[in-house]
Amino acid sequence: MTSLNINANVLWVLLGSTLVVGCGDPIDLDVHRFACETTVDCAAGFTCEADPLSLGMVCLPVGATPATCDDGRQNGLEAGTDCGSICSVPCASGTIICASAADCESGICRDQTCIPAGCNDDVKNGTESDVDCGGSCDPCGDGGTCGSNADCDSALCTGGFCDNDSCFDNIQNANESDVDCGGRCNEDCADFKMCAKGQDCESRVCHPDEFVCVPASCDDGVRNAGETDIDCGGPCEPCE
Ligand SMILES: [Ca+2]
Ligand SMILES: [Ca+2]
Ligand SMILES: [Ca+2]
Ligand SMILES: [Ca+2]
Repeated sequence: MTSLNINANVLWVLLGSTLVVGCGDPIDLDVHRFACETTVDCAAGFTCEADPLSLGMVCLPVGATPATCDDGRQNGLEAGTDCGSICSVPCASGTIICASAADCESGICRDQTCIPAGCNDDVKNGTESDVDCGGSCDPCGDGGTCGSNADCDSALCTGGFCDNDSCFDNIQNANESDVDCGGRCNEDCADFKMCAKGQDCESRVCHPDEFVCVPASCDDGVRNAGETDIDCGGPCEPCE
């Protein structure tokens, strides 16, 4: 008996001239075929032919068509119907039996089954623009690859990468409340610049109706402009 290990997941065993799957139930007559050198090796009604999706010469039922990647059947060494292995199309999630990551659309073959793409699987798959980010996952950080602005937490995809200079480009973009300030930028917006919330402003005060940064004062209820406590100390009256 000669054993022939095709890959890490599927053991095929050569018994005389009979090629069988080493473990598990037979899958399909087309999937585990009989290896042969000549038709003499095959049972009655079978002929020895080269099958492009199997291990070379196999016994095929007389008149049968050799396995192909477009015959609508799982045959040859395909991981699923017309996919995986030497077929150029990878298999959808749930497909058995995959032998390697390349057999699966998601790039993940576990327990011989293609499993769906996830946002925490350390593989760039599904709609992700980079590993586990972008697309349907959380947006990518600066430097991540992207296909659109929506793939980036900076909301700026430039040249295929999430922009890491958007806070210095003289354009109001990403989630900046005004040009290069507020939002994700470290730079707070100066007085009278646009804001969405107090944290966008140097003064920490954003006008609730006009959405502009309001200059700090000694009666705005916010500790700002050098005050040592809220509205006292520094330029204001001494704190009590
Ligand atoms: Ca096929
Ligand atoms: Ca992923
Ligand atoms: Ca900017
Ligand atoms: Ca104040």
